[in-house]
Formats: sequence, structure tokens, C-alpha cells
Amino acid sequence: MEYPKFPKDCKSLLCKYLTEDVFNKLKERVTPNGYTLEMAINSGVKNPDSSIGIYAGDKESYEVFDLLFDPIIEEYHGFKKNDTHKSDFSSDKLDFDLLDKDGEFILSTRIRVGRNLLGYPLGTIISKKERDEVEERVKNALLKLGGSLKGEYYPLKGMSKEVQQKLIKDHFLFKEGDRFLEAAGLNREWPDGRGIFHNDEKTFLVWVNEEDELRIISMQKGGNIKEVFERLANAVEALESKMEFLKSEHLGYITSCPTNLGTAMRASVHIKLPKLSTNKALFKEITDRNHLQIRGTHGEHSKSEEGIFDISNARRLGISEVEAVSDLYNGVKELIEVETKL
Ligand code: ADP
Ligand code: CIR
Repeated sequence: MEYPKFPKDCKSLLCKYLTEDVFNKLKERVTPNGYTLEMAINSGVKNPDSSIGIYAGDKESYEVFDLLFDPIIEEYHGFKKNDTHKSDFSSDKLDFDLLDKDGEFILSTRIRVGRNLLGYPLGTIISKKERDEVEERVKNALLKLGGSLKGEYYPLKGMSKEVQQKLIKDHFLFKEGDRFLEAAGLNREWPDGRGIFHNDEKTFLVWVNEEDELRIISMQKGGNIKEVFERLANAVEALESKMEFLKSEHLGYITSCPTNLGTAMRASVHIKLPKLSTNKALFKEITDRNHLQIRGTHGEHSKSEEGIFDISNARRLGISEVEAVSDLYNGVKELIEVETKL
């Protein structure tokens, strides 16, 4: 493989850190599961408008291609090579007030974590047989959950287009045909092995074999961040007793995208801030300072519709789950205070 030609205006972290020197040092390397540099960078090469542009194939990818992953991880999470990750998922540590008592701003709250199974490569290079096996194991574990987590598993294969589109529109299901995931190998054999589990109220959901083997989600209307976190913490604990997830001391939970390493947690609110969102500079100053990311109404790479923004923690590694959700709480608190004064 030749050194890729990136357009001049390419802003991805891949373009920034894949120098010819790094490329030459890594181009012959292969992980034990057969993942190469070419595979790792294909998404960012095919999609120069990526923000990151690189995916892992397995836990070892982060060591084998460390010359490229390390600076990307450091820039995204502020986490250095010798830093250590920590975990704290205890909801009793959250001293959170209800942020939006009258329901003026926050429409809904969602917190998800990504997980992958120990003993399998990541979705970028998993074989069909292994992916089907992961689906079976995850499904069986999920169907054993009881109480308020009890639910049903709905495979994507065989699901009617109407049901699928409604689930996507209502923010419950992953979208289809994402070009970033496509180029990373994550859409192979779609829709086989993919599916969604949810309880009746759709407050606890699990995506199976999308970008990560599991995306464990807790969500509900309104702004009660603590309640959403508590449900997720319980669900993750219940699942962790039934299966072992891929993790490392240094990088926490291993995920296919380096932005999700560590806690793999994205805690978000859907929020309307009619005044602040017209003052883009102030909006961005507050979100940046609080380590928050702004996404559109339908998630990553989507636009804001009807004035609804998806605001979430950007950092996920080197901080605990409690700290990650506190980034969201503190930032949203400030956003609402400023909006109210404008
Ligand atoms: P992920 O959160 O897994 O990184 P996306 O950014 O694609 O992936 O978001 C997944 C879905 O979750 C999208 O439909 C998005 O609109 C929805 N979503 C995210 N945050 C919220 C929220 N606070 N309330 C309702 N839906 C949300
Ligand atoms: C990209 O590079 O744009 C996609 N591969 C998605 C990266 C994850 N986005 C993010 O900011 N957390």
C-alpha cells in the first residue's frame, strides 16, 4: 500500500498524525487477528471528512499501531501513554439536582456504553460465524434479565422497514448504511447478526453488533440524569455477571473507535436552547470548556432539527463513569443558566 493522498483541507486526526514516517514504520505490521494498517485507516482514507478516521480490529491494534493511535487518543481524550484509566460506576456518588424542573429545555436523557466480548475480534474484522455466535450469546444473556430490565430481542433480519424506520426516527435504533462504518468493515453481512433488545418502556436497550458488539443504553424523557445513570449502572453490572468484556488496565473497555475507549460512555441530553444556539461562539465556548460535544438531532454526523441539539461528554478515557456523566451535568447546568439570563 502507498502512502494515502489526503485532500489539502483534510481535518481528521488521521490526516494530522499519519505522517509518511509513521506510515512507513507501521505499514507491514499485522495484529494476531490479521488486522493491518490499511484496514485501520480505510474509513478515514475513503472519508476525508472524518473527524477521527481510524478504527481498531482487536485489543492488540492499540499496541501494534500505537505510533498512530497514541497521539489520536491523547488529542481526543487528553490521555497520555503512561496515564492510567479508572472506573467508578456508583450512582450514589452523584449529587445531582434536577436541572430543568419545569421541562423547558431538556427533552430527553440517554447514556450508553460500548462493550465487546472477550475472546472475539472487534466488529471490523469479526467473521460471520463469530458475529452470529456473539449475537446468540448476548441475546441469551439479555433474555435472562429480570425486573425492570426484562425485555425482548428483535433481530434486524426480518424486521419490517416500517418498524425499523420508526425505531430509528424515535432515536431507539442505530441507523443503516453509515459510510464511516461501511469503510471500516463494520457493515459486512448486514443485517445478519444485528439486532436490538429493549424492555417494554424502551428505557433500557441494547444494540447488538453495530459499531461495537454491544451498546448498552439507558434513556428516558426529561432531564433526570441520575436516574438514567443508575439504571445503566445496574444493567451493566447484571450483564457483566453473565459475560466477560474486552478490557485493558491502560485503556479500559476496548472499542472499535478510539474515541470510545475507557468508560465507552456517552451521556447526552436532547436540549432546546433557542437563544444560546443563535450565539454560536458563546455556545461553543461553554461546551468546549466543559468537555462537551454537540451533535445533531439524529446523532453523529446529523444536523440539528427544530432547534434540538444532542449535547454529550466528549472525554471517555482516563476519567471514571461518575466523572464522565458529571461533565454532562456541569456543562448542561451552565448552558441552562446562561440561556435563562440571555
Ligand atoms: P451513539 O450515541 O451510540 O454514539 P449516535 O450519535 O448515532 O450514536 O446516536 C444514536 C441515537 O441516539 C440517535 O438516534 C440519537 O438521536 C439518539 N440520542 C442520542 N442522545 C439522545 C437523547 N439524549 N435523547 C434521545 N435520543 C438520543
Ligand atoms: C469519524 O472519524 O468521523 C467517524 N469515524 C466517527 C468518529 C467518532 N466521533 C466522535 O467524535 N466521537
